Amino acid sequence: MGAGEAVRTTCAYCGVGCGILATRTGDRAIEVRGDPDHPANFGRLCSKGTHLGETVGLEGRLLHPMIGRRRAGWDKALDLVARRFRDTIANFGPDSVAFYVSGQLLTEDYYVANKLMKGFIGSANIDTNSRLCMSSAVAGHIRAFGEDVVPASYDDLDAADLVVLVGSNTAWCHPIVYQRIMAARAARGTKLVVIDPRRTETCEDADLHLAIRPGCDVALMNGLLAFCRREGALDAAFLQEHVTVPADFWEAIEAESDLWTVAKTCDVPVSDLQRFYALFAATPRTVTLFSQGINQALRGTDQVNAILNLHLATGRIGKPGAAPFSITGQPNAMGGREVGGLASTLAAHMDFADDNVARVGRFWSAPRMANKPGLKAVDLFRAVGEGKIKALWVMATNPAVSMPDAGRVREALSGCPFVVVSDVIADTDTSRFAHVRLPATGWAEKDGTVTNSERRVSRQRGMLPPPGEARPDWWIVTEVARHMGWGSAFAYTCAADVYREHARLSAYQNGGARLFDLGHHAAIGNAAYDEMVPFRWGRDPFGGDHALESRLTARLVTVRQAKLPEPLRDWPFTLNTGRYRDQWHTMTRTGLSPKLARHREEPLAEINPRDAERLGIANYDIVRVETPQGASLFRALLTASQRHGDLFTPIHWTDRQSTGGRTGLLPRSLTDPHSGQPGFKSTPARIEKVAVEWRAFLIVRGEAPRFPGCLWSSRITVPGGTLYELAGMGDATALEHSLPSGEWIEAADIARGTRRIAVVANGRMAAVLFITQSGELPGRDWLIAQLQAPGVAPSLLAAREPGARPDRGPIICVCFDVGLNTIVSAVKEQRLADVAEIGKALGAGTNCGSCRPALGRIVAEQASILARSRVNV
Ligand SMILES: Nc1nc2c(c(=O)[nH]1)N[C@H]1C(S)=C(S)[C@@H](COP(=O)(O)OP(=O)(O)OC[C@H]3O[C@@H](n4cnc5c(=O)[nH]c(N)nc54)[C@H](O)[C@@H]3O)O[C@H]1N2
Ligand SMILES: Nc1nc2c(c(=O)[nH]1)N[C@H]1C(S)=C(S)[C@@H](COP(=O)(O)OP(=O)(O)OC[C@H]3O[C@@H](n4cnc5c(=O)[nH]c(N)nc54)[C@H](O)[C@@H]3O)O[C@H]1N2
Ligand code: SF4
Ligand SMILES: [Mo]
Repeated sequence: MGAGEAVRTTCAYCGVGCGILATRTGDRAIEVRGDPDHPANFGRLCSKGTHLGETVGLEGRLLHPMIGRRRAGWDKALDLVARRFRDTIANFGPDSVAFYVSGQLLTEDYYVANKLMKGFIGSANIDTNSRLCMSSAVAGHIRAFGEDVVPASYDDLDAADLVVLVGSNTAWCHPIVYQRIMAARAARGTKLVVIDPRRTETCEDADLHLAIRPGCDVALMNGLLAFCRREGALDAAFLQEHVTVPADFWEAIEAESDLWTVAKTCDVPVSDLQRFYALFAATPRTVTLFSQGINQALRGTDQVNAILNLHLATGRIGKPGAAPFSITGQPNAMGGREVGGLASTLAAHMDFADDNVARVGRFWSAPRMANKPGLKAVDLFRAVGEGKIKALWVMATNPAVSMPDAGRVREALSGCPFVVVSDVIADTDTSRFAHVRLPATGWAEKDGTVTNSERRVSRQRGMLPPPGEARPDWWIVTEVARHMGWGSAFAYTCAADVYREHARLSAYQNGGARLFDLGHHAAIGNAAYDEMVPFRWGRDPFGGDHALESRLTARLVTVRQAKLPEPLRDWPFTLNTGRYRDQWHTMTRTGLSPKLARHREEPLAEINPRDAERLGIANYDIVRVETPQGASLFRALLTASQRHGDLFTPIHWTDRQSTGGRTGLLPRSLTDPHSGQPGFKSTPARIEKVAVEWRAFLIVRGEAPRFPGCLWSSRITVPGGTLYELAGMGDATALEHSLPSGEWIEAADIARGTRRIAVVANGRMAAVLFITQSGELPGRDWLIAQLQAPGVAPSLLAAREPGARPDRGPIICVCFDVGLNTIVSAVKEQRLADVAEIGKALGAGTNCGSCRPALGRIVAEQASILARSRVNV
């Protein structure tokens, strides 16, 4: 692909599945903009998508197959992998090996991995990180619809009069969906209700936020259904025609369903509850969109069915603007479900029923079909730990960080006789345990398809040549299969070969039994595959917008609110975990972007100020969050957006960036009984302040070596170098060993225990180290900019230009680099009344729009300060 031509592709990150126009601008450089013709985003991109170009360099990439620490040729590496898997299977049987794969693989990659394990190795021990993500939704759909079908599209959001967001921080995690909801609000006054124990930025523009007690969603939804029944808002005709109702269903719904009981269970005001219920009952065009607050729970599947029940019984499904909408997290979580890449499914929306096993076996000409479900992620790693799984292949996921009780997972990995990791990055917390590392091509280099949240299949297209010896994941799996002796069944030469077979299997002896059917692509040519335009399955083949939904037959599932456990004496808090706006999971890629790093620079433990005060914790203190599984350090953030007794920590930080922030060590490995999905959102925990004697930061060109003995060190990439935030006990002078060589400029303030050192080399700033015991540290921005300044500013140790404008504060808008202080003073001085006016004045919020909820909050805060000061006058 030559420079200058824009390539149509799909964003590498979330399940919104935005279309991108990418133009190659250099050897390893691409420019990214939204594809105006893609029906998921119509040209918009969020901050992560906008900055994808910053992640396509070669920094940190795995470029060659590695056996241990040594580089090896592909043949040798493939031989070794094939031999070890073959020997293990020969000695201990097919169930002694496993694959752990990912919703970040392309459908073609996923298909061949699933085929190799389930049809040729003869085990179903292939599970995926989607188990941690979507499996409760999958189980809920199967219970209600008999098949894993998401009966919703983004068009429904445009057409809804009410959108209910349950357990979803949409503004941060699915920003373009959020912007679509905002656009619908502006265009047609769509009402917005958010149900989340935390007051997230998603709540900023909502009509109502219900900060329910965690784990009470069934009570809330059952109460709503009872209310609808009382108000005559059920759809009797729809129920009659399409839905089976179990005998005990209404009895369970009516139990403890009066407003007061529900309000008490959920710990929300009765008046708010009543408002929500009345709004829902009066609004036929309602979409309930849900995500991890629902799925990642010990009763996740029941919570999903409580939502599906509500929409089925009130007929809010299969019509424009009315749907229950399970939104997916990863870019190809849906594609993985379609190929059947979960241990509990077989292939192409078939389960392990005998006739399905026989059918798929025929289609694959499989020598050894798996005939029962395999181990689900948590059980799979437990089996690794118990020595039952003796060879494991991990692809495109980082379980040493992202599994619950990750300390145990690390122990399991370190004891496993043979671990293979395929990744784009050389050094991850998981790949440290690998005997063999295989270099995969990354987002800008690979070809295939992905399916987004609304069942829309889009092409991902490569535009950069594979670096080093990196190869597509489907190729790697295919080669291992060939080396294991199954060459003819894995004779693919390109991604299109795999896609055609996948499409054929979906249609094979289907006859309308399975809604998932790509039969129209069974013979798609290579050229047509290359030119494929995004399409939704289940729609285009039948014609009409809701053709698939109208074919649904469904059943209601009796679900009851589980009794919540009393808080434990030693573990009085409930730990909730989740995401930040500008980071993606374990940061292997977003961590490379200086712009994205600025939104949240350190891993924070968010806590209600009253709880913090009781424990003597102040803002920005270092705290230890501990659970029976493990402990990790965080920076405290006091915020009224947390309920009393709840904590929140982010999932992103790993050994590579920080000594703390290791959220993965904390959750229990308890799972939902139907789906096997872990309950990541509610772990009994405690929190305490950790004393530190000094705090410091280091800004350095390139990177610094590690900081031994330092209690807290957390790093982010900045333009031209790295920023480290540091804290510790005892003597801080050891930090000076981390400074590069050069000439020192130094200042000290004995009273505050403050030292400031700048290192100058070759006429430029090479590093600055600021240490303090009791004083304040200055803003980092100006100093960071000095890394790229042509000369040395005389005022380095003052940390600002002489007479310069004040510190602009934490970055709110990463696209235009606009800080909080700049925005606040512009709002005050120029009397900016809304987000649009801020955009006109400062540019902030006018590109990707991810910061618009934050801007809205700033305007509202300033307005209320102004109003209060008027009252006081
Ligand atoms: N920026 C960014 N975006 C992402 C990702 C990322 O890493 N970074 N990852 C992607 C992936 S894979 C996923 S799965 C999605 C996840 O997207 P989301 O599900 O939106 O994200 P989370 O932050 O995990 O959790 C959502 C919310 O659930 C709430 N919650 C916790 N307990 C309960 C409860 O009992 N009831 C209710 N109603 N709510 C509760 C939490 O407070 C939290 O705000 O995001 C995708 N998008
Ligand atoms: N406590 C807690 N834990 C959680 C969650 C939570 O909310 N709370 N959420 C869970 C959820 S929903 C998810 S989805 C998981 C995500 O957790 P992970 O899947 O572990 O996170 P990632 O960092 O996305 O890992 C993807 C890996 O694949 C690599 N990679 C990227 N592209 C490719 C490719 O094309 N090929 C190959 N071979 N490798 C590639 C990346 O470098 C990276 O190492 O975390 C789960 N863990
Ligand atoms: S919303 Fe953002 S991260 Fe998600 S697909 Fe679109 S641009 Fe990518
Ligand atoms: Mo996810």
